[in-house]
Amino acid sequence: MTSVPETPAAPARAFPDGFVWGAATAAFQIEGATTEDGRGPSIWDTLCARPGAILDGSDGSVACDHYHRWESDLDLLASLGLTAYRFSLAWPRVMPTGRGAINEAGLAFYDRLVDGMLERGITPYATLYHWDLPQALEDDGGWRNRDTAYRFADYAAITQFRLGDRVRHWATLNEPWCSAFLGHASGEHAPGRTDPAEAVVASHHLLLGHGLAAQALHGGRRPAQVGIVINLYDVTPASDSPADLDAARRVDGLQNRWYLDPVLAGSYPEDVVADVAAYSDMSFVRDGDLETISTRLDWLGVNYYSSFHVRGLDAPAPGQPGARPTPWIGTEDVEVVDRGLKKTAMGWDIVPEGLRKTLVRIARDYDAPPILITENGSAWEDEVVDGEVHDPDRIEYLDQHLGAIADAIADGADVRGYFAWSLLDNFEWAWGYERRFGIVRVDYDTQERTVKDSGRHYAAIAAANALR
Ligand code: IFM
Repeated sequence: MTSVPETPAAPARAFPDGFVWGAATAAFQIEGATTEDGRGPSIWDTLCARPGAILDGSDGSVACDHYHRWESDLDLLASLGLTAYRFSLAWPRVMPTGRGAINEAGLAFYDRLVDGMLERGITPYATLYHWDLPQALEDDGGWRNRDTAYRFADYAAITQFRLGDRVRHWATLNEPWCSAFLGHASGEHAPGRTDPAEAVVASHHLLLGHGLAAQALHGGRRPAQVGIVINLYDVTPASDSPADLDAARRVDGLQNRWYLDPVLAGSYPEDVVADVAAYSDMSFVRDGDLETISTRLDWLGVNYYSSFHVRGLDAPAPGQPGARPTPWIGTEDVEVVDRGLKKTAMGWDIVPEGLRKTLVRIARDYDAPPILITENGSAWEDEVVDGEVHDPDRIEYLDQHLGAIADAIADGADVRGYFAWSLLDNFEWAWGYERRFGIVRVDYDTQERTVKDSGRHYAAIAAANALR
């Protein structure tokens, strides 16, 4: 009998030594306890109370009850062998009205959380703003008000003063595009406003807040590694026609370059300034703002989920963005083309190659600091079968995107770490609890946690520092 040669195992794709393997969450999405121990209301508490704003009518009052279960959640993280945890602090827990008095009980929670990480050999990566603005600041104009940027820097300085002896890695903002454009143009996110002009102002003040906070963190008495987290997409034209090319330029401009250029190069892209001129003359940009916004960073956080393939239309198509408020202001004549690619439960195209291209583009077009992939992951309609969650789609997504990162590193991108989104199923903003991104399942009735197959798969990759 002739023996059949075994198919050689695919070679392991090793990541660089010291590559950081972690998982990410955000305060409002997991903590719950929104009225406990002196926490003030946030704009997301307010939006959740607005009828119709959240798909399942839910809110963040309990979420994953992490405020009370943080120790077992950290045990879970440690049991997966992950050595880095990206979490966010709720500004209204630390400063209930966003300014002035500090809420000691709120800070004490983060004190315990950070100590708990260090006891378990987990490095904290703290994000200062993951969308939960204190409602009191919103009542004074929120991010439309320049003063909020200064209040944010105060909050950053205070937080670092208290935790900076143990927390070295700080992110100022998470995905300022969402806060500005989903929050003020399409209205899907808090504060749920729909005025494109406001979105442009808010966007600038968010970036100013980032720059001021970065300066405050660098100026603190403890050394700080400071970054910002930006959500990026690869944007491709449906054809080489001038209309499609221009549609791609405009969407890429608002989505990507509107953030990368000021933060990394100290200027807004001129073509996008021209695009938004119908809404804003940018007269709120003051001398020195862009120097502040481009304050030196130690790392850049990239969140990547999907990509956009776009076509330019002669006129807004019925049912297309022009029929409802769009976050890409001024792109009512742009259609996102369905390429027939596999989609996640969010309806987002799966495009790992877009991540490789995005990372290589940063290396090519910008003088960028080292990159951390601060979020990447996928939602699926998970089922529990005999107490287990078999989630091959999430595993496939993970493998494909880690492969894209390995390719990007080979192509010269300086990527130093990866944080899976998310450690836990959680409150997915306007989708409520209807979408699950976790590598660990949360039963919202019992708060029981179950590591999914993807969690074990990810743990094995992290342990090997390699992808098979
Ligand atoms: O859940 C969000 C997270 O809060 C920010 N980035 C995208 C994730 C998935 O939508």
